[in-house]
Amino acid sequence: MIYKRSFLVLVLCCCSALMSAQDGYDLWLQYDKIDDDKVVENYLDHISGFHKFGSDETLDVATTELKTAFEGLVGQTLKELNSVEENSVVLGSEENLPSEIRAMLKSDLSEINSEGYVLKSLSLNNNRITVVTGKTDVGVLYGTFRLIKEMQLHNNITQCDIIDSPKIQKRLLNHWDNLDRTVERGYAGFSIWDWHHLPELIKPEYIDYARANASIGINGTVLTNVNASSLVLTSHYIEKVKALAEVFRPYGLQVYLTARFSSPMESGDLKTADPLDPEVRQWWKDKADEIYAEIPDFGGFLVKANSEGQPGPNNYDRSHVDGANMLAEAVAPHSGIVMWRAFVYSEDDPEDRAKQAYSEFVPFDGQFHDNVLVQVKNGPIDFQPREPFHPMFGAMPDTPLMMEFQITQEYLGFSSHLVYLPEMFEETLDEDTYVQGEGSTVAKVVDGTLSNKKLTGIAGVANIGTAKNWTGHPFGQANWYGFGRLAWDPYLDSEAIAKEWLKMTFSNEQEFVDPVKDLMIKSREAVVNYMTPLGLHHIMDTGHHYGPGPWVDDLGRPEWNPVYYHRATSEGVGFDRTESGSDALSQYAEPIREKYNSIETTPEKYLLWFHHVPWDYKMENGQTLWYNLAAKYQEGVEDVEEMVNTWNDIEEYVDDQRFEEIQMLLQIQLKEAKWWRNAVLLYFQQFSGKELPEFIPEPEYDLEYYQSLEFPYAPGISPSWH
Ligand code: GCV
Repeated sequence: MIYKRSFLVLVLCCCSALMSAQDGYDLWLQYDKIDDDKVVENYLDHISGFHKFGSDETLDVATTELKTAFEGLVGQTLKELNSVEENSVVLGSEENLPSEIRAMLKSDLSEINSEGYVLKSLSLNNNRITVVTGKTDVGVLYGTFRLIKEMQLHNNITQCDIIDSPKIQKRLLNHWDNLDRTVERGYAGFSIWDWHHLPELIKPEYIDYARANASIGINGTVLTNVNASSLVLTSHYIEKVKALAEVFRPYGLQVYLTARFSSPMESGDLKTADPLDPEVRQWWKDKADEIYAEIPDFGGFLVKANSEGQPGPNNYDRSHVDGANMLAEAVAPHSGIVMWRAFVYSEDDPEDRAKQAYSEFVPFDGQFHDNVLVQVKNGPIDFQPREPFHPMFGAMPDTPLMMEFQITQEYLGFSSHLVYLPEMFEETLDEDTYVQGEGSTVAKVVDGTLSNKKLTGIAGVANIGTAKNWTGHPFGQANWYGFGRLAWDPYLDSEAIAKEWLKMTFSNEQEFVDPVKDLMIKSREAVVNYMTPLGLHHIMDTGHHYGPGPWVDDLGRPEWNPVYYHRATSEGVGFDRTESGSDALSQYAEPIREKYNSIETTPEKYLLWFHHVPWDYKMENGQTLWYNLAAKYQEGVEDVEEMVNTWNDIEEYVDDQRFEEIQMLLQIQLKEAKWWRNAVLLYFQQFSGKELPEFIPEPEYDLEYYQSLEFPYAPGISPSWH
């Protein structure tokens, strides 16, 4: 008897250990049983089974997901019904629905686009039903995920009346994954693409990756690094890409590849890659035909050309237009697209790096073929914790511009720091370019409404790897999720996105959601404060970009050195981009130009981005720049202290595994926020010649110590095994 009881205790302990262990693999698609009986009752009262119209594999994926979710969330099997009955969920695309249902939804269906959905409660022959439909089966899949989300959020589904469509056409992840499975700027392990075992071995991760993307409406994935290898264009690899494309197809996820411009010479045997050479043009056409013969819905190519050492048309005195249009012609017969990156700056060009992409691309406005998108990073430098929007947005009305955000945290503390990026994405999307008067927001450029563009796109550089939880930091998942949501609708509110992600990923309890949502929203300003406040930028240590390195001044190219960006002297600090300096401001429209041209009217968050400011300059609060700079760094540390406290207070709502992991990661973040504060202030103190204000605690180490720190094995850079 005693033996039996202790055995039972042991079993229960094991079960509860299992229940409280959550490795985060399920992302926001957690279908744990809802513990609120009333909510469960509501769902059981309104859903007794499903009936589908159509036989597409996408529809199968939708119904399988619905069954899995329903069984998990309410704890009962969802039956497939032979006909439409009371309380059935009816799934099918418009053309497959019975005419009576179609007639009832006519006006709703007229409002959606080809990927949109209608989720509606109806009465059919006195039966209450919930219809999930769209113009296509992919629309039905998106609608199914919406119905599941309604349940995950514990919303009432008695009177569903939801109509939604994506506002941007091409919603892509960009993987900077190499064929050897290293990931450039990847902080979540190795690449999830197991090229060596493809095409035969299809890992469950591939399916779950596609499910996760479909659940947020991401419809394309560029599998390979923009610093590309031409090997991926060989038939050996095309076979592997095809295997992935087949897994992703039912989920509405198209595959794309990066095209190395010199491929005709490297994977072909041509002597040149000149885009005007007939043989080169033919080589790309043949290559496109070969790919499309295997993958009929292949999306197209993403190209980094003549940037950071990558080959491109400039090598042959040809322009970006020549290069992009040649590839565009190759994929056009197959309805493919080319995403040509505008991230260019030259070591030979003494012009301010922030100006170079605009100078090089804007004169080409209107010259790219219709199936070319120019892909522009959110800001004019490189994915900093804060940048003003890229001046190219709005400046090329006759060219579709695609937004490129970075989800992986190259300059924002890797996967060690909790930083909620949708807040930052939203800031950029909401910025007013004024190019067609007030209200000409970046979002309107990207969704094409400002200049009536047919082809639109948005890309996020993925933060995904082989880490069990996909993203390294558990909150990195929110950045993947939030990117997808904003790609679907760039006008969404990042706070609302944070709330839904928290509820789906952790808990619906308001006592949990409210404080942690606040923590997420504040986390972005926190990282700006402790890394690069008041418009400072690119002062991270070079190469790996981890930790502070404002002192670095010895790299081959001037614009690779942080000193290039902060320009600290005994007079002051900051980059003068006004008329008296590099005049990068002239690339923006009025009234931005005039407003930012003066220190007094420049928003403080961009102060040192646009101005070289004296240390003694009196800012809005009456204190000097030096004082305010120190105050911002201190504020950043205190912000993280608050994040630590908030997290400690919500322990009861989170499983042990994720709670403890996040708790430990926040301690790293706090330690590193202090590191940033101490190192940067000690460094700038040499120029300001001023005492640290009394609210700054005595730095733990001297400047020499901070300067001596090295991280040769930091993740995300080429490994140096030797
Ligand atoms: C893929 C930055 C990164 C590089 C990246 C480059 C780009 O410079 O540090 O790793 O290369 O941006 O976006 O092409």
